[in-house]
Amino acid sequence: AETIPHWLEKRVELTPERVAIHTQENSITFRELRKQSMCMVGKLASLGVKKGSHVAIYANNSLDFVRFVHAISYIGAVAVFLNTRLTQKEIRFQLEDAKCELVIYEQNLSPIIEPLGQEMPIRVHSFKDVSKQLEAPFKAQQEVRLDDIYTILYTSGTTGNPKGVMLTYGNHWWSAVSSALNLGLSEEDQWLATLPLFHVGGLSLLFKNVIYGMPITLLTSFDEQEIHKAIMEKGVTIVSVVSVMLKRLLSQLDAGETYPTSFRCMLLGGGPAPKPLLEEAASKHVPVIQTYGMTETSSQIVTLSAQDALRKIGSAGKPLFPAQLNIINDQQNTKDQSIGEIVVKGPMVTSGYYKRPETNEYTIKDEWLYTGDLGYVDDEGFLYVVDRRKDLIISGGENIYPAEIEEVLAGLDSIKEVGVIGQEDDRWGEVPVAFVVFHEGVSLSTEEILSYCARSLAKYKIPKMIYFEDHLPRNASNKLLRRDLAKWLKQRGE
Ligand code: S0N
Ligand code: AMP
Ligand code: MG
Ligand code: MG
Ligand code: MG
Repeated sequence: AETIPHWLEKRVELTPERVAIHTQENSITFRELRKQSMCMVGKLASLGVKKGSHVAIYANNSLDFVRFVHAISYIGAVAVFLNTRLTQKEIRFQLEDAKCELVIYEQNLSPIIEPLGQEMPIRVHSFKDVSKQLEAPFKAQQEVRLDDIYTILYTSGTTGNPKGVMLTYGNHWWSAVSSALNLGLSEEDQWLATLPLFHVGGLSLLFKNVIYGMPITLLTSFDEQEIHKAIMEKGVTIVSVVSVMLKRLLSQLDAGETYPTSFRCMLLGGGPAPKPLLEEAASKHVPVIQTYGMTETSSQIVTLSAQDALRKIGSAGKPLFPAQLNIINDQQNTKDQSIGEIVVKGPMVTSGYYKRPETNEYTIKDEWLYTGDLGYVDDEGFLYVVDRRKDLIISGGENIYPAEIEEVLAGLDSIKEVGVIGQEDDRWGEVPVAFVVFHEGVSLSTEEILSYCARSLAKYKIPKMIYFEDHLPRNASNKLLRRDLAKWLKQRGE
């Protein structure tokens, strides 16, 4: 297998004194980042982490998170990323599914994770515990093999449980390189990382950081005022955002105020970009570059270029240099602007889901990934995404599959039938709502249903509204017709 020098080693060889990361408190150079990551290597090694170990991280954005990501690569272990908005139940599933030996967590999150350390055959250590360890001697990897699995990130499926997307060093390497071939790279670039690092859009910035030798500004959470200030005063040139973030950032611009000319773009991804939002950005002279990508493609795979951003407003652009795109319609390749399933291929695409051979067989064929998203390509080769993966709801950049919520609600004895769909929402773009039918003679209040949901579902997945019905729309083979539920919502005027 092909190997390349470990990218943080290489970066320190090239530009050791350049600033790697600005945080709210201080700034560190690449040399310091390497030193601190190596220190974490010794401490993780003393906790028994070795090549091939599956180690989960449960934390919000922080320098510790970054050091962990690099330490894992020096050890040759596999990092598993947990969304900090999930419930204990959801986390337990992912830890078991990914066969994690160890969880490293942020102190504030101990109430959720500590009990799991008691109940499961898994060790849990806070960053503070880790820092107290003596460093064990460990021979850090000086090279990475492009085919080795480096990270596992969970993504929900249309049915059943979330699946772990395996990504290799090669996937992340090509993702970073492909992005630069599209967006270009300037000596002045400084990318702001406010997306959570536990999703691929945020995580990918850590590799761009080291591979490009470009400083990043790392924020612990999303704060539109602080980001506005960083753009206006601190030389940030690129920010990756989801639509909700863009909307909140645009609201920070006073009438007539514009970003400095050095600001290059908002890279907008993670879900559909509403046309009115894109137009508002254009009217405020905020450069937005739309991108299409997903966990399975290590972030961007199709991106609009800066020069086409206004002319092709609404398009997700063209496949990045090493990537290919096809639209499959009735088993045929179409290039005639008709809508079909988006399929993509390229060195940033996952080799598969962890322990899911059957799913892998039908989602990846001849190296082409069947995304389940629908779109078309115009006569100039620009992609337009027109519909989501089957029934996927995206709330503020977080994915929600109706089946997951329906399964939880069906667990209530009083509930006979349930259907969940997305409802448009001013704040989050879309939120889940549920339609329920009770068994004869029994019922529950909305509050009872919601407090039951809270035990199993992350907050953003809890239905924002429960509609009580006496039947649900089904087809001849008794399959729930979610499309008809959407019509019911329209009729209600919601
Ligand atoms: C939008 C965010 C920042 C909102 O979080 P905020 O405002 O910090 O909320 P909190 O203070 O934590 O909580 C306040 C209340 O709001 C609820 N809440 C929070 N988030 C949501 C949500 N998403 N939906 C619904 N409710 C939410 C809390 O529960 C709390 O409620 P109460 O008050 O009742 O307790 C935050 O949600 C966020 O960070 N979203 C983005 C997540 C993300 O990263 N999505 C992208 C995932 N996809 C990918 O990574 C692949 C695509 C990709 O790579 C990419 C994506 C974007 C840009 C570029 C790329 C690329 O290709 O490079
Ligand atoms: P995730 O698995 O969390 O990375 O979510 C990726 C999904 O977000 C994709 O499969 C699409 O359904 C959706 N998505 C990402 N980018 C876009 C885009 N530019 N337009 C519309 N939907 C998008
Ligand atoms: Mg997904
Ligand atoms: Mg907040
Ligand atoms: Mg998502």
